[in-house]
Amino acid sequence: MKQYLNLINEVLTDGERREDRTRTGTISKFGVQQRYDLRNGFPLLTTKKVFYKAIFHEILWFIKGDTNIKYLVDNDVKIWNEWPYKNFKESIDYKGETLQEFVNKIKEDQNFADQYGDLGPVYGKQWRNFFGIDQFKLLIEGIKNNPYSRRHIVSAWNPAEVGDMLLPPCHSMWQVYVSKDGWLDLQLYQRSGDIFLGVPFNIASYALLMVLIAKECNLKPRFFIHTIGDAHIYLNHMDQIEIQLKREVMPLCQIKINSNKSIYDISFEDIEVINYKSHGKLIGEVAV
Ligand code: THF
Repeated sequence: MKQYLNLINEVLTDGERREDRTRTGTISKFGVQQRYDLRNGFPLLTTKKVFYKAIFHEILWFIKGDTNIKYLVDNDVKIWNEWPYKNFKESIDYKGETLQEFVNKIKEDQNFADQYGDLGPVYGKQWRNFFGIDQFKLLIEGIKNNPYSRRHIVSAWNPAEVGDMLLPPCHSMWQVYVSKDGWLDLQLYQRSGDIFLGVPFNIASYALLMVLIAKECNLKPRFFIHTIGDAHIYLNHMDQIEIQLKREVMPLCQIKINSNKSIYDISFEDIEVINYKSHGKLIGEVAV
């Protein structure tokens, strides 16, 4: 995963200091691209320990078309909690609950989860029901029936609904390419990337998506091409970034899908990570 360190260096070298929506401050470069070859292993970062369980649950949650954090919360995945919590805090029902109390309520009270756990029409909704269009299903069928098409595209960016989302999609659209000899490539256009927290997740997330789609379509996953618009390092992540630059990259892990279920039915237990070796965990705060 030299590419990730290259990305950091590119942003630090060419980037500009900018204020941002969250008022944390960033160093940002617009328009960067990395290419990961899955034949060399699964691109899970080695310069810090990544909590990949969250990544796997999140992608399965997208594929199911779900937009409520309840599924994630039930599986102890915390990465989307801050946004519904912020929304709840601004509501009339807020009585000073902490984030943890909010999360417990989502877990225990289905009605509460229905009311306050939904993120709005985010990824899952747009992938599976973009004004009635199941883009994901069309993509899978398209790859199978017309592999060399130049229209294998899924867009999470729905301008008519962006205003109803608690957070507009960061990974806005992606395209699949089938090459001769049965290779499957995927390019993601991400409008905004938090290099320390989000990007390691995003890379592994779409790499897993490639593995799943390739299996479903009898192809072999090859290049993940990651294009980012505003690629930024939050200023309060700078120490963790510097530490990673000093760390030696390690050999990549492998991923194995232990089932022949369809892509719509694969569950978390079917996904196995083999030989994941990494440096230690690095903690950083998420800007909301
Ligand atoms: N907002 C910001 N500021 N950064 C993001 O990366 C981001 N996302 C999603 C939506 N908004 C974002 C949410 N994804 C973590 C990881 C991914 C997230 C949000 C948070 C995170 O805190 N990761 C920690 C802890 C993981 C854990 O143990 O639960 C980590 O160390 O990786 C980008 O898609």
